[in-house]
Amino acid sequence: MQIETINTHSYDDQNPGTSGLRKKVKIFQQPGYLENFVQAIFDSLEDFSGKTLVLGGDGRYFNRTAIQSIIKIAAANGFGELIIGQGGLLSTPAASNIIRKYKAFGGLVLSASHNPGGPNEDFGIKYNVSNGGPAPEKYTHAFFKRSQVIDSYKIAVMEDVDLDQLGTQQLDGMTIKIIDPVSDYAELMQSLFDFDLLKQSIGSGYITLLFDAMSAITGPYAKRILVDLLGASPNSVINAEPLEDFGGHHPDPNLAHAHELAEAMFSDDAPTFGAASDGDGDRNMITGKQIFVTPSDSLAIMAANAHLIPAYAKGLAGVARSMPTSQAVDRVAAKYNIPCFETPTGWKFFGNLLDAGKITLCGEESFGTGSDHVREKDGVWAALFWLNLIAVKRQSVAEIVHEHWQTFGRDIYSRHDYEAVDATIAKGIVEHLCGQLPILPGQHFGEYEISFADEFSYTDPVDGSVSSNQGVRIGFTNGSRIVFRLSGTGTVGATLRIYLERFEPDTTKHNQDAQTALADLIDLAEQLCEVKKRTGRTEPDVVT
Ligand code: G16
Repeated sequence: MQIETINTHSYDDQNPGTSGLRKKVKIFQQPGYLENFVQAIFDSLEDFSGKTLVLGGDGRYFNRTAIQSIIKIAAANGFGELIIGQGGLLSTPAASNIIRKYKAFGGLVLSASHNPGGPNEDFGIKYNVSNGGPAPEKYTHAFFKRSQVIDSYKIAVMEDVDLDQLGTQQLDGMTIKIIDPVSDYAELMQSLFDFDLLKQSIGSGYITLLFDAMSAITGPYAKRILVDLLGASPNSVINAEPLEDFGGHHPDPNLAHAHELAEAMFSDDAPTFGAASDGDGDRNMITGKQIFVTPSDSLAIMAANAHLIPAYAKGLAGVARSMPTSQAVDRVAAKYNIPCFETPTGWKFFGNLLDAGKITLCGEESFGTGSDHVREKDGVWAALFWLNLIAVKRQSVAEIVHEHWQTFGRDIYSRHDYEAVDATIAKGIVEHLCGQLPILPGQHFGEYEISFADEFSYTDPVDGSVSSNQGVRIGFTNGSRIVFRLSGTGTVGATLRIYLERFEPDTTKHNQDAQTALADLIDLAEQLCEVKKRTGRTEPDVVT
């Protein structure tokens, strides 16, 4: 194999965020930008010579170009085998499964998740380690460090690989396997859920469903599983064709962006169940006829009912949620007497807990839920979990949610996002918040008394690593919370997220609108952080 060493100059902005390096496509198209980062990753890893690397992405613009470059750099750096999804496609959870199933050294997943795609939009790349999960911080810090001093990368001189032809090719000592991106994943889902019951419930018309793939990666997965294997009608999967620009939309499964699904689910002839997933297939939104289930509630409901699902019938070892996720799942854990962990935002923080067998289920407010079946959150899995639950309980989504609130109380929850805020102003907001922390405990605001105010810091119970500055928490004596954090996934300016939650045990008050129920906390959040005052904005860009 002929290998060239190309001299390059380093870029200073290749610090991976919450989930890998995400930038505008135009930034990735700068000379050597992608190549530098991939070489920086390989330079930071050890002992991979002759081993297997999994490669795939969500099919967004630049996916195929990036894959061809990565194949050549991986070949030049001595990987022995590449497993690549046909067409360069692999959903994030499917990639995680392939890494685990075929005992690969690791994988590169190309995606900017729910961010829009296209020549003027976003691209991203993340490295997953051998457990199938996103690289922990000790890796991402090393990648960034290396990227700042890198001055060359190695690349094999070879033809582009035909990504569309299934099968195995030998190339100068390296094996390239182009695999069907769906089969292994579909097999895994069949091992977790009661497919016979689901087939019967769908076939009999007891369950009708709508899955919005948002013109992103989950289309082929949803069609194979829901339509081919479970017998749902072909038009129950919408926007099923992965497009390079996601049809010009944000492939972000929330009520604002998955509007086609939202409209259908709130119409008179809505199906029993509706779900959507994001660009790379790891997020999920769950809805029922006339009801939206918040991700925090979805996690809690899954935890409370897991014993009804074949894969989790033996019970859960424990559960985990990211810090800003509501405390609904904590109540379930307390009732069932299982551990509940609070981690920083980012799926990478669940990996050690899952590997150590300390938890079985985990989730985040950012539309992510998952389990120990892979080491990523998983959109299609979440939809199947809910479908299985509806089939077993013979209840509608609304009945399941209301029954849960009656048993555990309702954690009324909302997130307000201020996007593309000037980075200096955002920094000022965080400093202003942090400056107040020492004097807040004990202060009263209407019915609310602050019990604690801090910056969240996490010590991993498995390896002892410490992650600091993970968001500002304001806790109240009645269990309510306001959390402030800057997003780690945006590509323009800074995004301030304000997370608001209030516990409501009174069943007569469970049907309140969340924004109304949280109005006092929303006002208080502004008093504390002054985002409107400092940016001149009058309202958040996105409310979920
Ligand atoms: C990524 C991470 C998630 C995280 C989310 C939001 O999701 O994998 O663990 O919760 O970002 O992060 P932030 O609040 O920093 O924007 P995804 O779906 O974008 O890969």
